[in-house]
Amino acid sequence: MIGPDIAGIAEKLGAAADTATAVPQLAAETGLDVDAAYAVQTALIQRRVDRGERVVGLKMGLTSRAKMAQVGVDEVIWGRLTDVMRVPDGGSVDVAGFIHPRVEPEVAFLLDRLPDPGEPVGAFTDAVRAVAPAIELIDSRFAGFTFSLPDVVADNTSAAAFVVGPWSPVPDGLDNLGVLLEVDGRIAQTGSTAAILGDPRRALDEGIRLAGRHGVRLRQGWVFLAGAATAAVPLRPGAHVRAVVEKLGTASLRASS
Ligand code: 0L1
Ligand code: MG
Repeated sequence: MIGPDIAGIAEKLGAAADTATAVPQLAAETGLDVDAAYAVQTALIQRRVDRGERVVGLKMGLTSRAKMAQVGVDEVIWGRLTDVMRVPDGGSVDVAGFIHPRVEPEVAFLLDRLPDPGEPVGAFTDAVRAVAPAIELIDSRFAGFTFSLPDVVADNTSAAAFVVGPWSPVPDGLDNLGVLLEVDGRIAQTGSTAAILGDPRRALDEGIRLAGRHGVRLRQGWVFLAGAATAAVPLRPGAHVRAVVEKLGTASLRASS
């Protein structure tokens, strides 16, 4: 039996991102299951690497009930981050470069010494050098921001851009820190880091386990986005966005038009 055209689907999704043009869902039509979808994601990232981008990290997606409910998918997923996706803290993104961008407040880890695949993470403070508040900009390449689980996995979990705020040493507890997402000085979302799998530290175990299943090993020096603490909000031209995480500080970005 002939399987889905992995390279062709990756090309279609890559072109959708490059041209900020939405495409219809494709998993059902092409027979794409979740394993094949991760193969598409790998090909999509290879396409970026081939044009000079560097993989600099990994992101977890749908780690909170709020996010799962927002998109109607109920499994934790992961995607890759490249250097071109990184926006300096306080920097600008041009919304015209995206289809229907949304922003969400996250917690980022700077990875240090990681266990071998299959080994437990052990001391979190050995595996993580520093922690920071972060903003993830997601932009599904699917029309209407609507997709199935294999669709969103193939689409690199909607990853589009990210901002990391100032790094600080790992605090004693990360499991119940207050989180705010502000847009133009107004509170748009409130939450707690407890929404991230009960404790964002758990996201790292999940990331190592789930990525390991597909032969991907996290690396020292990578950024790890543990997941959003709230639902995502649309990013409008001109908006100034701040993510504030208790004890960790603030990350911000501005949307130019
Ligand atoms: O980072 C995320 O939680 C996004 C995962 C993909 C679903 C979405 O686009 O909201
Ligand atoms: Mg996210």
